[in-house]
Amino acid sequence: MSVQLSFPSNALFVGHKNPDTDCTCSAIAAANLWGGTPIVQGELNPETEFVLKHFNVEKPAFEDNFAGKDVVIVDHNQTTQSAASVVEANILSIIDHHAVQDNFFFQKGPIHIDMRTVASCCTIIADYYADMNVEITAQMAGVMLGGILSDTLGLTVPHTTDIDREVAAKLAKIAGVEDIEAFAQEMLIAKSDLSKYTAAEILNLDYKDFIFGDIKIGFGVCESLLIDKVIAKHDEITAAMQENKKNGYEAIFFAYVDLTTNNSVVIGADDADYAVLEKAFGIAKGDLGVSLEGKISRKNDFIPPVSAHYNS
Ligand SMILES: [Mn+2]
Repeated sequence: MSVQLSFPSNALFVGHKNPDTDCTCSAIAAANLWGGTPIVQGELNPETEFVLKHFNVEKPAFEDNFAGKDVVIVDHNQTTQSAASVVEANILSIIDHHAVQDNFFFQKGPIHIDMRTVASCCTIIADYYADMNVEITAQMAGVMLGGILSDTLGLTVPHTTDIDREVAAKLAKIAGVEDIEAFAQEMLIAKSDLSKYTAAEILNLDYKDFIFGDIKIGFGVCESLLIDKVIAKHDEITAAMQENKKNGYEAIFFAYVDLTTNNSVVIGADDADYAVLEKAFGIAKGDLGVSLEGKISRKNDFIPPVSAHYNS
């Protein structure tokens, strides 16, 4: 029997910038398990708001100054996904399910790292509850279920594992969610209501920086059941991307993800960006952008070809 993982009570459990449901709920559930404070690095999106409200769980506090603080990183492993001050933090652990690429959180000494090939960071956190024999409350089961359903789009994305499915079923039972599919649909509806956001806000809702060598790119994604309403703002979104590009970016990309068809159209800020997309995906630009059938995941479908392009 190994010694159980523990963290000091002042530890901050930190999800990535432009928080999504998985990172927010991972931070909440992990802080609840180990003791400590869940942190978000930005405004919650409408889906996360819906999940927290549904299970009557408090929003995490906002923080982006991590200098000198004890930090447990959840749902990311690259400095580009966190505030700049994170490099001055005392990182205790990284618990994540993303590829290890450039800009990893390198540390001076050995730390605890747990990276698994599951589709949601909440799946990993739920496993720690089981491992440590800690009873999961209905509230914590609800938020972790929310994280899993969010990252897997209701357990439908191809990289969903049997472990994610198993854990989701167990959590749903504890949380009192009888119909997982119906609940996932409610989450998607909440996520798709982007009426209160400007084009620039939509661009930044689910937006990540990636650095390949000395090249920085931005990649935003919008997954929606009502993607036509977002595409109606195409000119404004393109203008916002061009504005963003001035901040030291080689390229800015954005994916319109249609959750009714599971097809995506990836757009660029300008002709140079479209040339990159055409090369990376081997597909000519159409009226709107580069159309990708059956591809919806930034982590699995969009970033690998773009990364291969810049690293070649
Ligand atoms: Mn995640």
